[in-house]
Amino acid sequence: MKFYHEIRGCSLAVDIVARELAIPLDLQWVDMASKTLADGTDYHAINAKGTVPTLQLPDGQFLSEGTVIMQYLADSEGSGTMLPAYGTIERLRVLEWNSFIAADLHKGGFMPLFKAQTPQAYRDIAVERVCAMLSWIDSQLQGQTYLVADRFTIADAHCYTIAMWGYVHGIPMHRFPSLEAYLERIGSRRSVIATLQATRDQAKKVGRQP
Ligand SMILES: N[C@@H](CCC(=O)N[C@@H](CS)C(=O)NCC(=O)O)C(=O)O
Repeated sequence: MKFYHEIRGCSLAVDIVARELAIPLDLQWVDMASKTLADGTDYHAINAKGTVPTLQLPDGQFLSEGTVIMQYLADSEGSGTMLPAYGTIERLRVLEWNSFIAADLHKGGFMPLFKAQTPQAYRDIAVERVCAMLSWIDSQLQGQTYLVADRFTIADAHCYTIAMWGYVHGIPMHRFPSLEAYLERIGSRRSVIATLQATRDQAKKVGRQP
């Protein structure tokens, strides 16, 4: 399946999930500055919103929204390891985390920090909001190896991807020791090492910072 990905993007979470589940993806890197693919095709023809990630399904349709793509991959693999079965409270907890990470931590928290036009006064507000959310995540991780059900789920792949942006934006991550230990633990997984290597390889190919 073709998977539309970006260097340093939230699409990293989907790549981690696919590697964990041994589902092969054909990585199609999108240049987000020009919204084009390697062959010059306009990415809007794939996803009119112009956002990554997007997955091309076996019937040719395109599926966007990272949390839904992760859910699709985990359910289609079928073992229930990365997303517990329908009807369980653990499944709801995983989806609850994913919604919070996508809507609040990513969009409501980090997104303004990626925009050069964001005024400093709003940057300060965004940093404060991000710190409050990371502090809450830190409290949830005390004594926990993973976010839910004591095993690595799609919510962990997602949380790792977005929380790591804290290091990019100078957030004082040392204030969240349980979260930092968790990020180190997740970062040592084979799937995560492999996806980060793929990102570095692509960054080198196009002369960008990974
Ligand atoms: N709601 C989408 C948002 C995805 C999103 O914002 N992705 C970023 C990259 S991390 C993006 O494509 N930004 C480019 C843009 O908004 O123009 C999802 O969760 O998949």
